[in-house]
Amino acid sequence: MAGKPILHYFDGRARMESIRWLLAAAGVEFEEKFMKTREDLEKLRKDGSLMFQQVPMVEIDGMKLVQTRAILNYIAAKYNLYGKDIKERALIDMYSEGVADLNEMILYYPFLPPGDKDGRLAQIKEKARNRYFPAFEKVLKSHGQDYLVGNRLSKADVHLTELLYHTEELDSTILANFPLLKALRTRVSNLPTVKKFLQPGSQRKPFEDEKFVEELKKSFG
Ligand SMILES: N[C@@H](CCC(=O)N[C@@H](CS)C(=O)NCC(=O)O)C(=O)O
Repeated sequence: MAGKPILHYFDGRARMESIRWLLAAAGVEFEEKFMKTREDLEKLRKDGSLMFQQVPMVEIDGMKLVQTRAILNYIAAKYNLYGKDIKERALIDMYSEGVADLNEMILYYPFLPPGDKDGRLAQIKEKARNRYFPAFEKVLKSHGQDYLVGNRLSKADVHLTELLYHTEELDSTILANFPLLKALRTRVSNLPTVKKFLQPGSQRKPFEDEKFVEELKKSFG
């Protein structure tokens, strides 16, 4: 039997968090090897483990996969979270890319210089409220089903749920006008696998506060 996937990254959210969420939702146990210093990253680079010299890297099924989206797509395909045909897959990809665009803004937010943070936060909220959330609310309303695509959990639902949690951390009122998104978040959160991941002590990572960013900068120079 194949061993558990091994995730190589630093001990923070950033690009690895959506991989943690997806594996957890799929009910897959995983191990993590946290890089603590620049030397740890250099070691992975020198031994040829990082195709583009970058992390995230995930050891899975005898492969060393890099590129976050490629990793997510492999997990989704392997664990049946990628639709039943190519049309469903196209929708799942389209929705996942929309989520990724907003998520990217949030992912960089903790690492911005203090002077740029307020402006970025306003931009994130504006885009969430006026572009991304209405679009996903409309999808759910259009078919009245429990999940975004095919009335079945897919990677798009997992990515969107993660995004909803992250935006709510930035503004607790952000979902006020989106009842179907709230319902989706509750539904996905109540899946036993996700419920477990949301418990304290799981492999889910906290928001990267200023202290965390400072330490990371010191360690990676
Ligand atoms: N497109 C890549 C980008 C990966 C990336 O930018 N990784 C950063 C850490 S979050 C990194 O390894 N930076 C070091 C470098 O680019 O040299 C992905 O999505 O995985």
